[in-house]
Amino acid sequence: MAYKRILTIQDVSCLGQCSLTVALPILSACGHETCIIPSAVLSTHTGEFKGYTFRDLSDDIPMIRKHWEQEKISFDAIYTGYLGSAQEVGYVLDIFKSLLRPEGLIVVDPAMADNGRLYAGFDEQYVKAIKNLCAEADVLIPNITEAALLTGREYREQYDRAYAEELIDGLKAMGACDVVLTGVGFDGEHTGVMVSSAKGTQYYKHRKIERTCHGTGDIFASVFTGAYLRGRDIFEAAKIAADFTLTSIKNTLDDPEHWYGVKFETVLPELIKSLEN
Ligand code: PXL
Repeated sequence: MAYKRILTIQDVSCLGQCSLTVALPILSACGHETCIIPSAVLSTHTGEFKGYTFRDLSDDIPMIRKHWEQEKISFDAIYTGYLGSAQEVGYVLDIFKSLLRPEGLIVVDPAMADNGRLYAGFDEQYVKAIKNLCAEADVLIPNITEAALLTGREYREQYDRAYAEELIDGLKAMGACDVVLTGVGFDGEHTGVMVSSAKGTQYYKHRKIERTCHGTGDIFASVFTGAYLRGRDIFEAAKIAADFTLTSIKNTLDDPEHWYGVKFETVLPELIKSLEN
């Protein structure tokens, strides 16, 4: 197996089982050298916690880039998630230009919203900035809310396949090559992913578990990126990611007190096994 070096840029939520505390162990478990740039440091994620700390690390990013340029470091892939500020987007675009290998892969998770609402602290200006990042993506991984915000379409809780395809078309018109749209369900009982690539549009679904789960978008995007970099086909990588996300949620159902994230750690061996086949 080729040993790949990936850079992931997202926040450190010190507690909360999301962003870097999810991406780092998952990408490592997938067998990749995983380098990080923390976009911000928060005491917790911003979903339902109150009074969290937030330290923006935007200013460090150009300095880290310059040092790595001097050291002639480059990456097989760069995967971005939650960024701290609109200003940071420009710094990340500079990193795409100077640190990605010529055949390198850009995966963008525009982590900024869910269930019809922007996360706390984000505004229209942030959405506008993130669009510039999405235009550079080889693979863009939004949920329905993010796709609606990015394309300027109305957010809907109930929709049909035509609506999901309209969102995907809008994202591609913005410049994204392939799109993996998450949280797509047409009947209230199922949820899944719609993948649009050169191979056409494919849909994978499974039963929906009625439980609010933080961090599952980050688990999905990390597993997807890890599996895709292992050479899996885009749809196969999305299936592996959806299955692992579901397994992690199921693994948390026995513990109603564990409300802020999902217990993915104890099922990591299953992920490693699914990548061996
Ligand atoms: O899981 C996405 C995410 C990442 N980072 C921070 C968040 C959230 C979602 O709320 O608040 C800080």
